[in-house]
Amino acid sequence: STVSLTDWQRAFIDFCLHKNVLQFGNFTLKSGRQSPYFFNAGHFDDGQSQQKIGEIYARTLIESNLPFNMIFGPAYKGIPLATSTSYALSAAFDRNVPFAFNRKEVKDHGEGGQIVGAKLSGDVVLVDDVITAGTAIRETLSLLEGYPEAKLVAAVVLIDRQEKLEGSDYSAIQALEKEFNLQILPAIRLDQIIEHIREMPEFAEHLPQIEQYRQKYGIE
Ligand code: OMP
Repeated sequence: STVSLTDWQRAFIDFCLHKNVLQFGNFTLKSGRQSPYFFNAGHFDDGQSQQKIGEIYARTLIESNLPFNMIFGPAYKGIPLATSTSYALSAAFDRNVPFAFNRKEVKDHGEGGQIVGAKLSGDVVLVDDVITAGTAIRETLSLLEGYPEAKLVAAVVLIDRQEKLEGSDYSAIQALEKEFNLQILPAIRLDQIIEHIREMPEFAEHLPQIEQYRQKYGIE
């Protein structure tokens, strides 16, 4: 097989299985598709998980070699991700990177404004768990219109499901990259998950459904 994955990607998939973030069964997606697997990042709900995923985001970003100046976490789910990512960039990679996040409600007293944290400027990287339709990316782009010194250059996500959009040959990730001229950097992809669990007998029963699903909805 031509699918390759690093040791840290294998360890991350194992951790996702251990935390029940990666589950097999029958799930209805936002798109209405019936999926034989689901990635629920909400189960990264303790200190060890935050430490690990912070390092995963940081590593994915560093290994991309993409220049960046700051981290942005879209409310609400992106807020702890921005914190754990910038913490890991410092702790594990000796990179001190500023971060910011937005409020969903505009505050009209105190310091006011919609952004908390560092000033939005330079090459900004968004952190998110799963991208399906790209809602967080669109919202962040319109928010950044108020900050002309800032440019969204990438989004780091934990998983690329590698699915075609309905009526298209491309995935949501490919469409977003093209439409907004930015890079989407996934920590792991479906083909890598498959490659990894192929070697684990306890998951053999799920492989046929996953392969079938990939035949039906997967990108080439
Ligand atoms: P967007 O915010 O539209 O990009 O979609 C993210 C959503 O995808 C999440 O809020 C989940 O409801 C959903 N999701 C997952 O979290 N994990 C999956 O494996 C698949 C989905 C999905 O529904 O496609």
